[in-house]
Amino acid sequence: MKQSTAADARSSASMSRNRSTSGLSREQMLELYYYMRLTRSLEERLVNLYRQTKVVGGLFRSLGQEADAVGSAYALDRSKGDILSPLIRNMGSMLVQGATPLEVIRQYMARGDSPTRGRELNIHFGDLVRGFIGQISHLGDMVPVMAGVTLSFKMRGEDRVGLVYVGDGATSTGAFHEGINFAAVQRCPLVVVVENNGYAYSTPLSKQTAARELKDKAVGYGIAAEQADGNDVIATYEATKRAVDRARSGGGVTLVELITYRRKGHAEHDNQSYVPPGEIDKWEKTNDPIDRYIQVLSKDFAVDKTELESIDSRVKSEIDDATDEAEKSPMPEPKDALVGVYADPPEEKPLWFREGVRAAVEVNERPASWGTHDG
Ligand SMILES: Cc1ncc(C[n+]2csc(CCOP(=O)(O)OP(=O)(O)O)c2C)c(N)n1
Ligand SMILES: [Mg+2]
Repeated sequence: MKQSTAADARSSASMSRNRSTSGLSREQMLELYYYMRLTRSLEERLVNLYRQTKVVGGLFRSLGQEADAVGSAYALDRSKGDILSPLIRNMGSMLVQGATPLEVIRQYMARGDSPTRGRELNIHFGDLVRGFIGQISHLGDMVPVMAGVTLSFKMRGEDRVGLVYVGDGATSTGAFHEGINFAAVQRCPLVVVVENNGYAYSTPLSKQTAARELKDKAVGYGIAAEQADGNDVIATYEATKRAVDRARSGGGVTLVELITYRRKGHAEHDNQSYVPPGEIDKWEKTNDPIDRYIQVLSKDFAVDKTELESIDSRVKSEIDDATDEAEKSPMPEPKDALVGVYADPPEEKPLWFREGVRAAVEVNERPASWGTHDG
């Protein structure tokens, strides 16, 4: 039997669809463009800062995957308190949920007033109020976490949905299996987005799984599946929206496979020597999600060039302002490393043996930021 390749899976996902089914207003369509452009331009700025050695950790790009991150997150309902669990290539999803370029740049530059006060060097930060959970690196491990989060939504009778991102590589882990199986059995209001970008570090999809397509894994768990062209932001939105609606109406878990391509290496240090010649170029020239969306906006929705240019210049000035602001941010204080590591949930009384520690934190933390000392 013919082993299916990443390319086969990709071409079968380029399905035709009726653009009028998306239900998005013109304003929302332009907002999708804004978030994709913001994601790409902000990452380009981070690359500049990285080359100036101002970004001190690794830099993980989502070049070519902006539509999958933005379109899927856009399907959640922020007014209902929906929550997502991002990965390194989901900066776009975090921006949709309300993370700001200033937070992202401060975080990458490990500044003292960054969300994690210099203790983490990329987008591993979260904010439950805005609806994104702090991610961890361990592949697949956020699936059981989000199974638990969405089980709590169900037990409390809340009308909320959770979405967890995993890569093609993460689908081979035990944590993915246990988490998705548990969520399926409990009929949790959970959407599992599998970002099939063709590679896990240097491992291509053909060496990752013998499954014909990643969406087929849903059958084994007894859950619904969706598959979409992840470089088509509207298709991505629509497939994820169907899954979100299913979860909200009690239909349980959906596995959504989004087919895309990782145009950069795993991180900035990776020279992609394992990628067959011409592959990256082909995706860049023929399947760039932003180029494709510009075509759709101009041909099907009569959006003109000046409208898009004004969004581009708004994005540029937001990123310039955020960069200037972040450059002024202080480096972390050594004592910052000691506070907030074992935080009590704010609404709960601290345990008696932590009472003194918590009081010290409250006295010393700068109210305007996320826990940085004044003194
Ligand atoms: C359990 C586990 N094993 C190995 C790693 C090291 N690691 C980090 S990212 C990565 C590849 C991830 O590939 P994929 O899930 O396809 O996501 P992508 O990077 O393509 O978005 C690996 C092997 C890890 N973080 N956790
Ligand atoms: Mg991958």
